[in-house]
Amino acid sequence: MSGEFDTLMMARALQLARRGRYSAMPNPHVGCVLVREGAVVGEGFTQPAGGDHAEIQALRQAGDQARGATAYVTLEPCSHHGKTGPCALALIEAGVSRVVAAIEDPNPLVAGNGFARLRESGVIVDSGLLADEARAVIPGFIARMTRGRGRVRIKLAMSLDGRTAMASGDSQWITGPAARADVQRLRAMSCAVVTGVGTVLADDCSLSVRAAETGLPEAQAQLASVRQPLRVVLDSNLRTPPAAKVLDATAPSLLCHAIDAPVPAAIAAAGVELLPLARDQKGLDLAALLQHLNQRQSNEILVECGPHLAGAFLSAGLVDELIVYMAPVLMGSDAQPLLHLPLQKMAEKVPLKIADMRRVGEDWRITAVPSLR
Ligand code: AOF
Ligand code: ZN
Repeated sequence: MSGEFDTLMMARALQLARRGRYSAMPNPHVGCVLVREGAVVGEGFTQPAGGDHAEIQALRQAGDQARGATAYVTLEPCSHHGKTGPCALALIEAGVSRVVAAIEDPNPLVAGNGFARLRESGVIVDSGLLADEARAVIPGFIARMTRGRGRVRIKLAMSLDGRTAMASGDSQWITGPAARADVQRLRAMSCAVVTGVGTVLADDCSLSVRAAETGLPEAQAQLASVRQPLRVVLDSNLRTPPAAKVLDATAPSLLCHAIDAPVPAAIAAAGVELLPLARDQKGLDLAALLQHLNQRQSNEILVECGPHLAGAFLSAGLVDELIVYMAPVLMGSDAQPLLHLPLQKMAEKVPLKIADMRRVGEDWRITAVPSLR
């Protein structure tokens, strides 16, 4: 069904798709290549939300050359009228004769309807080419569509001896500038960045994306910083100072507190968005928070927090990926451990799979996924 040329073109479409990873959300970032008689006549990727889908950009570039062309797309062309018109229809009207898609769109509004519509109009449709690679490009969107919860990634930084802060709480900086730029990019690709009030009080972190610190090419850095992630603070008793950087005007903020906690007048006056949540044994109801973030169409959720909140997310089984930066330093036995996860027996240990490990500057980045899910 698909030859080497098809694979090459789909690989190019995937490359284009990744260009939208800092700006397309809540849409999935999709790539499209139009090929006629062996030559590329149009290329496109998903524009910031509300803007053109990948296919429309590619069609515009191709103009009349789209007639009789093959479209390589990393996701099934849409069939619905959303913020934009259906891409399946645009492809048909432009006279595209074959569509090669990597995966079906898990959005129930589409889910095979795009393929059906194309086939009804006589377009040849092949799907499944580089499907695993295509799924790996948009895991957050797929998670949100298929299980009603975005993808949760916890980021932690530790010393070689597994410590995250000195006993005093001092934790700046364990890792070097390259790892910190890497974290900026993680923020930039996330719809929400979650932290705890402990981290806010200790570090007065801003949790925003600073274009200049992402290390991205200028155009992408600009797009990423224009679209700031929602900053979420878990703060049961509303101890966040109204002047905290995490509540400043550079990005939207959401302060989550216990239902029964009184809202301080200064916080109410500051006009901060509040989300009351139920309390549970470990703090606030994290599953309810993720439900709320799902309603806000959050594909990727980054948790940047201290050992207690990280442990609470893990104990609740709500973590899809751990990113641990390991710095070549020793912080000693009085320093705080990576995670607060009180386990007693070896039988309780949490099994992980190391998905990736690479050097970032002088530090190492370990990507691990819980293996029992
Ligand atoms: C495509 N090509 O490049 C993308 C698609 O509200 P709208 O009109 O922007 O539609 C959003 C939905 O379209 C999104 O949830 C997903 O199902 C699909 N995304 N489809 O044909 C694209 N980004
Ligand atoms: Zn579309």
